[in-house]
Amino acid sequence: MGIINWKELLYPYEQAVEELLLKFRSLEKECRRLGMYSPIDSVSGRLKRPASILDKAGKKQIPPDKIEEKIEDIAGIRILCQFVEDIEKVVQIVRTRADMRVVEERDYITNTKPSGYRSYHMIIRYPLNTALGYKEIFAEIQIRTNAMNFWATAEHSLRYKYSGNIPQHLQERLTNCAEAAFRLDQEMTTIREEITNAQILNEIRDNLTANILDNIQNLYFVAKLEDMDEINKEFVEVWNSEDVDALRAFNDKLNVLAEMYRV
Ligand code: 0O2
Repeated sequence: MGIINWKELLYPYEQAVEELLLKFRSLEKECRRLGMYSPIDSVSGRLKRPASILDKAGKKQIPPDKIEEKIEDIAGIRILCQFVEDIEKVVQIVRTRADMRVVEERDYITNTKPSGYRSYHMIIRYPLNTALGYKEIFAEIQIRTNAMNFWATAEHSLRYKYSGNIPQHLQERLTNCAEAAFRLDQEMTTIREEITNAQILNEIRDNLTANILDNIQNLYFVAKLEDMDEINKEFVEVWNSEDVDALRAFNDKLNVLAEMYRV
């Protein structure tokens, strides 16, 4: 194999992983800030190690000058979802984004791999502005549930340890675990609505509380001490009531008060 300038080869992919992480994490954060349900539960990313790149290039007989063109997962992003139904929503988000172009999709959820592996893969072309100019690179986005990921991570470790030849007794256990993960996803789906509603409510409650605390903090500078005493007492009462409507009404009241002091 010819000489590879690893720094020059990998830097754009490192940049892509960082940018993609930021973009998908921002999306998740934005949903939460807006009190909306986020189909993205968490996001991670990794750069393929040179040894793995060489290994794959060797297996697929890819010459060094074709690595960028033929190996599509040097930059990898993994998006984890709580429920199987969320995966389709994330897939739609990726398909409609203006800052990346989907070139291939592999649905290992409908078509589970013989190993038991389930995940949705999307290969994208991603534009980058690097120090050496504009370029487009491939990146792989893996989308799966937490249960699918739990299994895949465990299986990956075993496959690595046994260099792909997992002993029969372990393989049987793994197959059982894959079925259990599949059933867990199915069971979770049956209470999905209850869980997502509860999470949205918690998010709204947290956002309102943060606004109230900001308001109280600001009022300390301008309001009378007796008024602040009253406000603090009322806050404790409203907080203890765990009533979102009461929290909202109290927050509105503080907004009006803050406005009055501003005037
Ligand atoms: P790593 O360490 O994650 O980078 P190929 O290598 O040809 O089989 P191909 O055609 O590039 O793979 O794409 P494929 O099969 O759609 O996806 C490859 C990646 O999906 C793998 O990357 C794994 O991350 C994951 N994957 C695919 N099949 C399995 C499986 O049976 N078990 C687990 N745990 N993961 C799987 P790499 O390069 O193998 O490894």
